[in-house]
Amino acid sequence: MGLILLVDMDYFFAACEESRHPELKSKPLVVGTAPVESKEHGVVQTCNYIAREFGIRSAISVANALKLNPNLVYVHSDESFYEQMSIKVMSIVRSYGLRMEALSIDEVAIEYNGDDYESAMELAKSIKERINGELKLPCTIGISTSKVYAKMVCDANKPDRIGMVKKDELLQFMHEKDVGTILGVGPKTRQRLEQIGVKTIYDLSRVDATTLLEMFGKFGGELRLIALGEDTSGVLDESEAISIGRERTIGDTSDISTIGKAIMELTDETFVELKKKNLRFGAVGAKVRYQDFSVRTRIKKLSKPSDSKELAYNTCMSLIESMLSGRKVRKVGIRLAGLEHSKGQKRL
Ligand code: TTP
Ligand code: MG
Ligand code: MG
Repeated sequence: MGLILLVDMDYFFAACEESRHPELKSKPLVVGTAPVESKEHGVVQTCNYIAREFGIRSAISVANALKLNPNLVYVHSDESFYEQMSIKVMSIVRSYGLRMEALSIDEVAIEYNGDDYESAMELAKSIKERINGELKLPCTIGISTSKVYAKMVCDANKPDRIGMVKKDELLQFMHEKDVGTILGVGPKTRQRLEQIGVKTIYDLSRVDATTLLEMFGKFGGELRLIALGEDTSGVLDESEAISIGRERTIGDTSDISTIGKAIMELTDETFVELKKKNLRFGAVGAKVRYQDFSVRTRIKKLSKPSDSKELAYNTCMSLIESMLSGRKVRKVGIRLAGLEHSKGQKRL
């Protein structure tokens, strides 16, 4: 058994502003999408915990936030600064040399080999101290037996703490939690579960396997394991996948022809590299970043290695379509993996 540590930064964009303007720390602070002059027309990206005491939340309009607290301090979002801070967080984590996966701009899962809870806790303390000390940024870390559980533990301990739930404590920890707290369960899945009377994770654990498989396919099986405390989801290590990938920011859109055009160009670019290195690919990956900065990736293994650009494009597009479900995306990407030389079978 391995353990997973999940680090999620607290009120990330607003905390980045506090780290460079410490005088903002004692005030209700909102980071929003519109310039200061027309702030009412924008949306709250995030706010510090003082602002949350007034009921202000991510994704509400700034106009509404101002109604909740007319004295809030407003800062226009500076995404390139937050991305730089994110890179610094990731490099601190990377310096420990463990397998890791960045899940979004402010979240990273780390695999800790072994089942020694105390050492995992020491590791978490060390990571948290370095992030707090070197970057002046608060974060919360969840520790448990899988990525899904570590995320739940992290959420339950916000802000600025380290939480740990051991294997034999999982069922009790999850019992009354809403199924919506499971990583990967969005509003649609939650609604479909509610239709069969499932609200809590305990309810979910009582549904028979066949029903879940019929409703959600493979994901249904995963949901069942999660509810039973048996999930083992680990990290998809970034360094392991020797692959060629390109991604691009396309503005917020769910328009399939805009996305298709971007993916076509990105596929062209990956193929220049693929051909130059004389490689074929055995898998195609797709990545989307939604408006809220969360990231999803999916990968499809091919039945045999290929060098067809059309196949790469079509596979990527169908993966992207399966991840859209009506949501707008800000960034899309393609990745060719499972690379091998066109002549000979040597795997990279
Ligand atoms: P989150 O980690 O979801 O939230 P947070 O870090 O602001 O607060 P918490 O302490 O609860 O973790 O999102 C990370 C950043 O992504 C957030 O700081 C701003 C951005 N974001 C948006 O722009 N829009 C959104 O709707 C959400 C949820 C986040
Ligand atoms: Mg966060
Ligand atoms: Mg996050």
